[in-house]
Amino acid sequence: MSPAATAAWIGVGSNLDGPAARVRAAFDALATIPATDLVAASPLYGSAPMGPADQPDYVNAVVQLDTALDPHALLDALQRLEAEAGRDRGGERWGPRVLDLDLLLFGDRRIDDARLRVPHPGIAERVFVLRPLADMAPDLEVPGLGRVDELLDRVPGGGLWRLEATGA
Ligand code: PH2
Ligand code: MG
Ligand code: MG
Repeated sequence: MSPAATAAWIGVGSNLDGPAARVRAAFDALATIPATDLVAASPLYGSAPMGPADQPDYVNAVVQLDTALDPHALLDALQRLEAEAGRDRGGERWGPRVLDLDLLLFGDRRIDDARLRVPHPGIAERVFVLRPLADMAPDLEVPGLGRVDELLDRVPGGGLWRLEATGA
């Protein structure tokens, strides 16, 4: 990792239009962000929807990037990829979506402004984020909240299943 680069962790989710393929395509798309390398991608998980129950199950994963972008430029890039995937930003809160890319962590930074909150405010309650994050970095410190493996121990574990590598 170059001196100016920061480890950024991205939550990837989809529950429409071939979600597993959507998530895998997002891995490739994330690798094309300028000044940014894709370091690692977690296994894919199926997960029961948080929020409205009358929507399809999600596929979730987490990706580690190494980026020289600042957090807001990275957010711009994530939102561009969501739009390119056909994401309709007018959808209902916690409603179904073809692609959701959430900036979970940006190094050890804590950010709270009109556009961006990092660490992602839902991180400690979401098993579909913590489980794949723990697969890659169990000892990672979430600024202000504690280690990933400790947060995972505290969150209810139901509603999450590992998908086979070839699964749809
Ligand atoms: N994303 C949402 C709403 N509900 N549920 C699961 N299981 N996984 C998600 O990624 C998810 C959700 C809106 O971003
Ligand atoms: Mg989300
Ligand atoms: Mg989002």
